[in-house]
Parts: sequence; structure tokens; C-alpha cells
Amino acid sequence: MRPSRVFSILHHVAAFSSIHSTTALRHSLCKPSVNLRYASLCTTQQTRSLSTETAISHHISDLTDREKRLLTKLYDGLIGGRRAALAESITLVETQHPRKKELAQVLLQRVLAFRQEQERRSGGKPVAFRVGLSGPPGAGKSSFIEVIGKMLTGKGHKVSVLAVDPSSCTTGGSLMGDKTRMTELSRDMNAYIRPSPTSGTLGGVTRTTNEAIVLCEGAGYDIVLVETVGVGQSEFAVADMVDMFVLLIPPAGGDELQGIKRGIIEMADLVVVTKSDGELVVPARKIQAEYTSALKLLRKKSKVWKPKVVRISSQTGQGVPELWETMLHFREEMLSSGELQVRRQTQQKVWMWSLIQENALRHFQQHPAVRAELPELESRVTCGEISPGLAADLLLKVFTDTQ
Ligand SMILES: Nc1nc2c(ncn2[C@@H]2O[C@H](COP(=O)(O)OP(=O)(O)O)[C@@H](O)[C@H]2O)c(=O)[nH]1
Ligand SMILES: [Mg+2]
Repeated sequence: MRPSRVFSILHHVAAFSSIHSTTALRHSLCKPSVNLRYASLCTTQQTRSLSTETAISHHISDLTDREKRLLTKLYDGLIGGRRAALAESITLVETQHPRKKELAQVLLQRVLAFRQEQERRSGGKPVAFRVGLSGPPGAGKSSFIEVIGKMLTGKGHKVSVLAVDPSSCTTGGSLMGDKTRMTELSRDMNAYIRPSPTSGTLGGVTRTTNEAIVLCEGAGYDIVLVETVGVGQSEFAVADMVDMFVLLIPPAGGDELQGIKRGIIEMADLVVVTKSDGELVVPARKIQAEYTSALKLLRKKSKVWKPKVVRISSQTGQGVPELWETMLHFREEMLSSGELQVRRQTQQKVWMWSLIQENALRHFQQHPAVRAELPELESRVTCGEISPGLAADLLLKVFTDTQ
């Protein structure tokens, strides 16, 4: 993206925002610090946002009246907690249409500003609790979400459920099954369930899920649950967008457990052995013991939190209230130590870099000079005539020479 493009998007943000002036935008980029570390971070942001402000004032708005009206309607509806507006906003961030993508960024920026203002008022404490739930297909994730979701709305929370399922891109959505497992929750006015988009790459799904989280929080959902199947890299992607990553394991035989990647166990802040009821209580206990000792050998993700292994049953509800207490305890520990805030900041950076990676690669692959050279270089690499390293260097050279 050329600088002028960047500024033009930033300008949309300022032009569209009637309440949030450029000063508010600066506020949104720099919330009052919770401790000294953030204070120093804010100082650099302040300097940076001054140039942003200058850039904004030099650019003229090119949002049409219709676009402004659409964005106002979505923003007001979203902040007012209207589900239809939330659904429409998520559809907007999922779009592939270039212009609509820009509009989505304007909307997001404004929702972010709103959310940060809320955070500032609550003393820098994140307004929502983001929880990732992963585990092999059939582990009982959706059944668990139904039970805990209802429990939480019963306590006065607003719960949103987002799904990251790259397999749904090819199968057209395995989420139908999930919806039927969440029948009561999907009828609950304080819950919002959004299936994974059925097109796009994992990268695309990840981006839109990250953005959907922001929108849900803007719409007043204070608990965001992100469900993902333990397939491919999706669980790693989800671990990178939540405050707490929970791994659900069914009390089944060894074979299924082989499928759970060691790396993902390391990511878990909590391991939940599901279906601990009836005949499954004994195997569930066994799995709990196995995971408890396995976790002791793994690298710790946090300085203040030791991952735990708990057992629950969504069928009987046993262990679910205690599990929620454990999750709250985690959040408190992570917040008071400042680790949670740092985790979120790191995630923002990871997210930015993965977007850059995805876009830069696409830009490279679509570049005319690269496309012209690619077939020949590829065939010379495959027949061993030149090394992959040399071919990559040559392609990068034609790319940079023609910029
Ligand atoms: N016995 C028992 N079965 C369960 C429990 N939770 C889920 N199941 C069953 O496990 C299967 C898979 O559940 P589901 O929630 O769809 O798993 P997901 O693929 O991880 O979302 C379904 O047949 C559920 O009825 C539980 O607590 N106890
Ligand atoms: Mg499911």
C-alpha cells in the first residue's frame, strides 16, 4: 500500500468520525498508561500520531454520502448492541471487495476508538475476556459452549461465539452440526453465534476473526469465545488472538490423543477433560492424570500461571461452575501481573506482521515481472539446474528492480 493510500484510509477515519475528532484518534492510539512500561510506549505513539494528524489534515475525504450513512448506521447499531448491525459489520469485514474492505477498516478504527475509551475509563482493564477453545473434532467443544454460554448469560454476561474452521472453507461449513449443539444458546438474546466464513484461506479467516472479536466487544459482548477444530494451524492462530487458550480433550483411547500436537499443549493455559460422566469418568480421570504429569514437563507460557487440568461434563454440568471460577482466577492473575496486557500487545504485533506477510506475498506473486520469470525459473529449479536460493534471489531482484 502506498503512503498516500494509508493516509487516505486514516482520513476516512477522521472524516467519518463525528464524535471522535483527530484528538480522539490520538487518544485511541494512546490510552493512559497502566504502568511505566506503557507510559514509555505511549510517548512514542504520541509523537507518531502527531504526524498522523498532520497527514489527516492534508487529505480530503472521499467517502460518499451513502458510504458515510452506511458506516454511521452500522456504528450506531453496533454500539447500541443491535445484533443485526453486528452481523452486517462482520459481513463487511469478511468481504473480499476492495472498497468495502476499506470501509470495514474505517468502521473498525472507530469501534477500536470507542472500545479504548471504555478501557481507559475502567483503568486500562480490557473490557472483554477472550477465550479460545480448541480440541479434536468430537471433543465436546460445542456442547461445552452451550452449557457455559447459558450459565454466563444467566449471570448477566453477553457472550459471543466465533468459529475458526478452515475446513469449512472446503466443506461449506461443518458448523451446521455445531448450531444444533447450541440450540438454546443460539436462541438466547444475550448470546451471538457466528459461524466461520465459508470461503477464504486460514490467514483470511484469522484476520476476519480478529476483527470480528473487536466488533463483538464494541457491541457490548464482554465474553468472546472462539472455537476452533484442532486441524492444521488454526489452533495456533486462535491461541494468538485470545487472553486464555483452553484445550479440550475427550476421555477416549490413546489413538485420538496422538493427534494432539505437543506444541498446542504448550499453548494451553487450561486443559479440560470433557465428558466426565457415567462410564467415562474412569477414563477421564486417567487422562487428567496423564496430562497433569505431561504439563509438568512442558515449558511454561506464563510466569504467574501454572496450567491446570480439570474434568467436566457438559451433560451433567458437573465441574462447569468450578471451571469458570478457574478461568476468572486466571484472568485476575494475568491482569494484576500485567501479563495479559503484554500478551495482547504482542498479539497485535503478530497480527500486523501476519497481515503484512500475507499481503506482501500476494503482491509479489501477482507482480507482472515475477509472473513473467516464474515459469522458467521454477522449471530450472525443479530439474536441478539452479538452486532454489538463486532462483529466489533472481525473482526478488526482478521484483525490487521494477518497483
Ligand atoms: N457423555 C457425554 N457426551 C458428550 C458430552 N459433551 C459432548 N458429548 C457428545 O460428544 C459428541 C461431540 O460433541 P460436540 O460438542 O459436537 O464436539 P465438538 O466437535 O468438539 O464441537 C456429541 O455426540 C455430544 O453429544 C458430555 O459431557 N458427556
Ligand atoms: Mg463443534
